[in-house]
Amino acid sequence: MLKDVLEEEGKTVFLLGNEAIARGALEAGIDVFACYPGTPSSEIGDTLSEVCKILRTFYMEYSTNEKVAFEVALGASLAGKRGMCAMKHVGVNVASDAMFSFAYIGARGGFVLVSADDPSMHSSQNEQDNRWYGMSAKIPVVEACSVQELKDITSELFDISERFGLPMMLRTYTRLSHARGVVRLGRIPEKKLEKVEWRRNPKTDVVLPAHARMLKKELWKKLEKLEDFFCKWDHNWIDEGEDRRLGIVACGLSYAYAKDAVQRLKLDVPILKLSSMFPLPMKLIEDFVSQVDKVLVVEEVDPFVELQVKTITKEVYGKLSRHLPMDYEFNVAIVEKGIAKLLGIDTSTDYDEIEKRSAELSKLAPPRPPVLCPGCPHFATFYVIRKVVNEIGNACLPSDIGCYTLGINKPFEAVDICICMGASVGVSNGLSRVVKEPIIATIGDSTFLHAGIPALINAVYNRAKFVLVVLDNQTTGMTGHQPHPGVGVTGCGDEGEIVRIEDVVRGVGVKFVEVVNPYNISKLEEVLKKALAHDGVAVVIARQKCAILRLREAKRSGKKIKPFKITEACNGCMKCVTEFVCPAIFIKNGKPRIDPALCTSCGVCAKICPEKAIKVLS
Ligand SMILES: Cc1ncc(C[n+]2csc(CCOP(=O)(O)OP(=O)(O)O)c2C)c(N)n1
Repeated sequence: MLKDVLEEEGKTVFLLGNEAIARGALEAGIDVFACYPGTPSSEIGDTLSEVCKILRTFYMEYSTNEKVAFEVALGASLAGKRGMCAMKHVGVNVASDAMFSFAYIGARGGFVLVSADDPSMHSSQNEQDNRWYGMSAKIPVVEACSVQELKDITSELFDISERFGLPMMLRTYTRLSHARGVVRLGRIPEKKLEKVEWRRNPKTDVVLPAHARMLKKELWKKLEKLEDFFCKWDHNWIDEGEDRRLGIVACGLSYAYAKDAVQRLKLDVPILKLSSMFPLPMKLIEDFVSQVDKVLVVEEVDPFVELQVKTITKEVYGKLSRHLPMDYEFNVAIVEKGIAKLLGIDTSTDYDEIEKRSAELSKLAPPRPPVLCPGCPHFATFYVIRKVVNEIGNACLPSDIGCYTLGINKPFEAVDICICMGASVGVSNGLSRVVKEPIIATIGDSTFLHAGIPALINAVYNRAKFVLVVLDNQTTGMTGHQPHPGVGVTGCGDEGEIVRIEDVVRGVGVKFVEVVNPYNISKLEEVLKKALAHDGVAVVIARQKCAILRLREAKRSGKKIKPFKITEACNGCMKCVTEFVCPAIFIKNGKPRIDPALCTSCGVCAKICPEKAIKVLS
């Protein structure tokens, strides 16, 4: 809670991992924070957005994408101010071009990139391990083992960044970012966001090849010094143990699993807890390894540390030796089984039996696949797309990432392809060269602004032919309603200069541009058919506010939402159930009914009903 995030120094509060990161940044006195939302990172930005509205001691923004967010924080750092950016793991792919250069230049003011990884892919398209990015870009990577340490390390990283002149990456993950833990707070310094005089440093800040060649040498020197520092850093420590048959190297949160597993097995083996992932404190690891017979490396997602420890001794076990799984996140049982297997001992509990029982029990629970919300405007758009596609026979339907990816489900089946943010536009261009069927692509408003625009420019210039439907619900729905440039409010709560998607689309040369309210399904159908007949790229903007926001605003303004009702005129044709699948409609005694508590009064079902049997409750 925001109140806890802003509590006084010395207080102990119960914080979400991401709130702890936000608090750590406040204790470090950040000057500029920028992010693009994405689970599991979003609450860092959302917390700092709320704090910024109150404190005004720093600047905060929701950037249009992660590369922009990285560059905004980088700008602050080059001026000697403290900059931070946060993103989900795949966001780092987007930011990576700027990252690789920035490591060479180095940080002036403290710079922290938070990468929120998602082992087990709870809400992501892949399970990438961003420690590799750190190693490849030569940006130091650090992890924490608890919510308290997450806060402490976040704040400390700014000092380390300034001391060594390096940008730092904090790697968190779903289990830590979304866990709650007790945190003892430090001091938030009193400060103002004051402007400084710009001092030019072209020798370092302009990465011409001649400069870059020099900078690379400097970068290695900085990393060597940092490695020495990490060998003595108090967030890397050893829990001593008498039993030297095994030593465990536990990385970040995996330390918590390893500690519990060792206790349950009643073992007294030493554990090296590591927070610095790159550069690894090799001297510290060498000392530790030399004192034990075998080493088990416990880390999520890839065998990143394991591979490096293998350069010291052959007696290294973990993922590569299959003592621990290659995929998905860990837990105490997984780590305990790995240790037991390596030592040839029994586990404290029959975990296989527990897993079997839990699989049986979970079969009893009804499946709850994610669905679009009642009244979601995407329902209406997908209904129309499916209707038109059925009429024309077939079409190719590339889509993108957002709530609307749920258009993959029956009865719409309107999502054929989903790769990464913004890919729908480039993929449609490629497909349009080789596929016979018409192409109708869908993309969300936030996604369009994030990565759709360059691909659209490219498609227009190269005379591609496809229809792009922008599902403009006036928000970044999937990640918790963060504003974007089409919305008109900034992360600090100020009025923003609205960038209208139709202006952008016309500006890049699209000749067919129509804005339609998708609740008006007959109009949308007419426009979509016209767009399909257009010889070139046609853009249809289906604009209707996200139903959750519409309801919230209605509630605030005291406006009553009048739910629809299925009247006696219903002949039970079930069109509203089979072709529209709104979650507010259910079946009772063989007839469809509308749950008044769920109906948002969008009225689309009433328009679909052939008997005109659906009316507003008076
Ligand atoms: C590179 C990257 N950054 C962030 C995300 C997280 N994310 C998934 S969809 C999405 C945007 C959704 O907003 P929008 O396109 O407006 O569609 P909506 O959910 O509102 O329908 C975001 C930020 C991601 N998957 N990939």
